[in-house]
Amino acid sequence: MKSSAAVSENSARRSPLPVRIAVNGISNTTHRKRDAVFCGEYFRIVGTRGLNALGIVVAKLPVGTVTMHRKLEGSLVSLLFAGTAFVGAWWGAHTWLPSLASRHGAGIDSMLNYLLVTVGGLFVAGYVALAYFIWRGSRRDAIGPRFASLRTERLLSVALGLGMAVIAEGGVLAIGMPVWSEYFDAVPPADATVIEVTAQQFMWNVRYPGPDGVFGRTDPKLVDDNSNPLGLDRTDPAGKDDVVGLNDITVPFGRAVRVRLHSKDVIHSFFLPNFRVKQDAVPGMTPEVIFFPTRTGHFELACAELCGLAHYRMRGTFNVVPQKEFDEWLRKQ
Ligand SMILES: [Cu+2]
Repeated sequence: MKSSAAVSENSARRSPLPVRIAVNGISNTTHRKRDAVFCGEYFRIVGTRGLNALGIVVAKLPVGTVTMHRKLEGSLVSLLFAGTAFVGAWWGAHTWLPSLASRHGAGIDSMLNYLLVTVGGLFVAGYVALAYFIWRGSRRDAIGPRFASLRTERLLSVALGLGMAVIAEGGVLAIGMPVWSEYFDAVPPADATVIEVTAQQFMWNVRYPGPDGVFGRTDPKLVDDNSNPLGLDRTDPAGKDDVVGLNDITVPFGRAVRVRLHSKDVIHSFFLPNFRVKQDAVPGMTPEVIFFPTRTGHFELACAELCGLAHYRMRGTFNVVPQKEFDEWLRKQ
């Protein structure tokens, strides 16, 4: 005895009239109707006006274009996502990081690039999997059985979670720890250029110890915002040759830089994007940053902590110049 599906198929072969083949118990016409409604609704839900109009056009395509509906729908959505990804990647690659000017910064860049590639790859893989399951699920008319057993689902969840953690965090630790120790645990070289930077709303006070290499005494009681913003004690012999400036830091090329940070009021953040240096300046503390410039030039100094209404004004210049030029500059101060 022939099955009903076989009978239906045989009669379809004989018939010169429009073919009605049952797939999974649903006729071709039902598929078409459902797809047209789905396609139109989809664009109406997610779409802008343009996509909405497109959805209506797609939904109204003549009967007999079920495959076309599906292909068009898939292509348009894929195009939208792929276009966004490509434009984003192109734009990101061109504006990703400011040009590098410090030794330890190369390690930080490697870590960021590693994270971008691996986590970006995982992100794309996750969305490809999601798209596949949406595509597969959207072709069904009823909720089917599980794709995998509960045990497999649990195992997969744990394995994928652990895998992602190891790839992302493990890589960061492997690449980042040596950079961390180079940046934070570095023993300052004896010939490092020592500078004291005192942040305040809304400027950077810069002080050099002068030829004697010793910073003079300061006293909060002597602070006067106009005449003595750092509270320098003029009676201290060590302070007589101290050089003070504002928003402009100059250092000689070929030597490490050692910046001692202070803040007079709120938390500021000493930020040299080209040097991959960022350190909070906290009232009552004296954090230090040590780094080694790898090229000469004039670079941006910014405050990376929203410290008040005129926060944007805390923009300075960090100049790396040849030793000879630096000596001359210091003599003129
Ligand atoms: Cu600030």
